[in-house]
Amino acid sequence: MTLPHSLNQLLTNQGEKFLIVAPITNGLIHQTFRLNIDENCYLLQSINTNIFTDPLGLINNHRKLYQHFLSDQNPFPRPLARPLPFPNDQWVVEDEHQRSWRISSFIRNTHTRSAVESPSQAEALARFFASFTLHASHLQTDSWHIPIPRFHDLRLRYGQFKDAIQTDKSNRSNNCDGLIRHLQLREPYIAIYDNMSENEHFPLRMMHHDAKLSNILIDDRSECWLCPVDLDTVMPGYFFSDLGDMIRSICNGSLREESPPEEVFFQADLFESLLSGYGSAMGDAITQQEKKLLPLSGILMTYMQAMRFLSDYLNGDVYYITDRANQNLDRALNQFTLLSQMEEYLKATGRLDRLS
Ligand code: GN1
Ligand code: MG
Repeated sequence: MTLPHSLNQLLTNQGEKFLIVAPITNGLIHQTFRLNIDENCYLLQSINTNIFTDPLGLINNHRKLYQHFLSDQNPFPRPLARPLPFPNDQWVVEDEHQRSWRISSFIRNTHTRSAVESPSQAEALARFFASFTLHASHLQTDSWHIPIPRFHDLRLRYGQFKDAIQTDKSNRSNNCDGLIRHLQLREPYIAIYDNMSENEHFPLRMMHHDAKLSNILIDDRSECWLCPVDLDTVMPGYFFSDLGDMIRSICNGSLREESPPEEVFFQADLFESLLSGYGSAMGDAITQQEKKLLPLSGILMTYMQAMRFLSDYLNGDVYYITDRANQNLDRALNQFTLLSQMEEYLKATGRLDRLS
């Protein structure tokens, strides 16, 4: 892998340096690389500026988070990855193809995982992201850059889904009319979000907004969970986002987000552990009203994600990175299958009466 010429020059212009670049391929948004310059190791990222339109705002958020989690009260075993300036003292560098790059420290001897091994690990995961929110809630957020406005706004996502169906830019709606109908039938879920956004008992607080096990660095030797990564979407949000994403990602027994529906199975024991872990870790920091709705977090997030994938399919795969045809459709179908199984389980346990 070679870097764009201008970036390569910038990184090596202080004499002969030995540069190795290796892609890291697990995200759907940015392009990420591990960079070795002599014996030092960094994380280099080309920011997707179609989605994150203000790279510097993003990095300023990251710098504030880094500082905040250096304190004695840091709930994690180690500090966050440190954002770094390039050798020319710039935090963002634009290459000759107008792509924006940033760099941070690379935390060595770590790996990530995407599946938990037991209910007690699921509970630990819930506690991990709850402690992120509890600690981040002490941050000054007046000047916080909102990286993606209304990111987990279900009303907005539903509107975008309806637009995508109506426009049908790539003439694909015929391939998925059943799935479209199933998702439209679930419109009553939007009312839950609407009620929340107009109600003082549902305060905004700092959420990670991509809370999954694969966004935690794990120490190679001790297997200890060290710190969260992928901090781009940290911003104020509602209670359901992080628990919902954990449920969506952990309770899905299929290996990948695009695995076929027959491989999806909802893992109820993990669901219960996430729910009780999150509820107890957040303790009095969440309101009674929020507590009551905690069990619906997974439904809201999985529904949202199914619509986001299907909208992108209908729009011609313009948002998520894809490497084959129908990948977004398969992702949407996988999420919808998980959603229906979750609904069955919640109905059977008396926590979801009807579709609202
Ligand atoms: C995107 O690329 P990744 O995995 O960090 C997306 C999340 C979705 C996820 C689905 C900024 O995150 O919201 O849950 O894909 N991030 C953005 O796999 O849209
Ligand atoms: Mg992410």
